[in-house]
Amino acid sequence: MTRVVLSIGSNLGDRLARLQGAVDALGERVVAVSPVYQTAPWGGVDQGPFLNAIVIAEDSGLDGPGWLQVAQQLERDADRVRAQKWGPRTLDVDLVSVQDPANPEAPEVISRSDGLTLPHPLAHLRAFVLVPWLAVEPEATLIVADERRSVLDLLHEVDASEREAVELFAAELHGPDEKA
Ligand code: PH2
Ligand code: MG
Ligand code: MG
Repeated sequence: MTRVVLSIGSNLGDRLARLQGAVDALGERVVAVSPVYQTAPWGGVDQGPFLNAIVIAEDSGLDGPGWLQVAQQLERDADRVRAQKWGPRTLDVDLVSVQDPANPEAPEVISRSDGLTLPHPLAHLRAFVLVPWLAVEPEATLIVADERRSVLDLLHEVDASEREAVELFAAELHGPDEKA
């Protein structure tokens, strides 16, 4: 059984519907869905605001690369075109962290392979990841530079202006047990 923390985002088209589509496709694997936040674009590309959320999911059959395949399939299903780095997109699904709680030797999946870096190397710098994550998991921790840190502390280290660019959005995503 592995547990993944996914950051989902969209800034093209019907943004909320794109996020809901990803949650729906994850189905019964979803264990928690954060509130939705509207967030200023991060990364220096001039583009429209994103909607972002965090989804926590579990699957007994998936490892890190398996979750990456799931994430990439969700992006393909949203007609995602790989264009500009950090540019606009219909759906972005990023693996923030994968945990394997039943494995005492390696409860946190660490990956430094070409296509997959775990934990996500930039998550600790992104208020649009940290804020929604804390909203669903106030005690969350993340390994940064080989050290396990509380996500709350990491958020305090982000510029106040970046935290303020993450605003609660007036619509919610529905998890698997609460169909609209
Ligand atoms: N994703 C990006 C680039 N910039 N900015 C925000 N606020 N939210 C995102 O999800 C995002 C971004 C490319 O993955
Ligand atoms: Mg991303
Ligand atoms: Mg991505």
